[in-house]
Amino acid sequence: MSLNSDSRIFIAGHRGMVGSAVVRALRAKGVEALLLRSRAELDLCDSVAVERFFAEEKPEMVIHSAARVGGIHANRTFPAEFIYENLSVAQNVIHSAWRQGCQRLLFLGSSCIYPREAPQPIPETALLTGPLEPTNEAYALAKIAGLEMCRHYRNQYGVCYHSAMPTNLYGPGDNYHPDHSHVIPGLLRRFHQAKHDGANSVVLWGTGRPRREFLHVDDLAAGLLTLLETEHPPDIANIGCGEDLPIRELAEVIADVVGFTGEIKTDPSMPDGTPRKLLDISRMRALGWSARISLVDGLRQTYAECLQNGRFEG
Ligand code: GFB
Repeated sequence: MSLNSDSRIFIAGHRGMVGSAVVRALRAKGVEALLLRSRAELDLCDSVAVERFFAEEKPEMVIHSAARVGGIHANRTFPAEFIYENLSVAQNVIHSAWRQGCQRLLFLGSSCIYPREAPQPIPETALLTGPLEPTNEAYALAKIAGLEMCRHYRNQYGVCYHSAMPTNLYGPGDNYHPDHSHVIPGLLRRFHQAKHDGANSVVLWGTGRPRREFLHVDDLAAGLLTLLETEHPPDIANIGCGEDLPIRELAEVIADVVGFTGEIKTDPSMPDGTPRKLLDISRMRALGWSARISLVDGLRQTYAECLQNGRFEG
């Protein structure tokens, strides 16, 4: 399928980090007929409102990037909200898209849908082969339901509904909440504050030993467009950079980017989460996509964006 300048594409969650990166990538390609609705304009948890929107606007294509997301602490603190909101938006958007004749939908999942003890790097075939990581089980179950809905609607009705499974993301527009953010925004904030206050040390949650793979959100957006331009995409495609590193090493890189020279300590009373979740990205490589933004460059650019936009204020 080609993306034309007048393709009517609904980007669910266009104000989030992923959705806004997708809008930038589509506009850079000259696609202007985007259907965008803020949460105040359209509550995706409201099935009646979602159905009305699809009936009136008849999108040709949907990129489903709307989700309640957060880091390890937010996930374990608010599992009820994570499962309810993510299940609701997934089922409302997918079902109304199908009812109103939309033929193409790309659903965003997450690498945490795979079993905690999955083989590394994790192939898409590892889905539903073992127990999930407890800290993000509620979120993962909602995402698994969404991508399985896409697979079943595709098989039963012949619509091209498929899913992308991104690794841990970062970049402009992230959430910098001190407790509820993911590790990169959380540490950018903490190292920045420590430098500003002249503190001697910064504390990492957990042991610092878990390994994570990080992808800049602009690389993800390019991968999503690659999938949308593929006529027969796989049901699920992992999207990552192909390399991971321990959280301790990530912290050293962030300290360097921010210019913090003090000590880095750990707090093992906080959760580590899954020990490792490096994705097998062979399917995306076979489609000709690979990540372009190195972690150091991406972190430098993200930190500059934080300073420019006052992300650590308040
Ligand atoms: O980014 P993060 O919250 O996500 O944490 P997950 C990654 C690792 O960094 C964990 C450690 O081992 C954390 O203990 N960490 C160290 C910190 N310091 C910090 C800090 O200041 N803030 C945070 N947030 N972490 C999430 C899932 O898991 O990954 C979501 O809970 C989602 O469902 C997302 O899938 C991609 O990789 O552990």
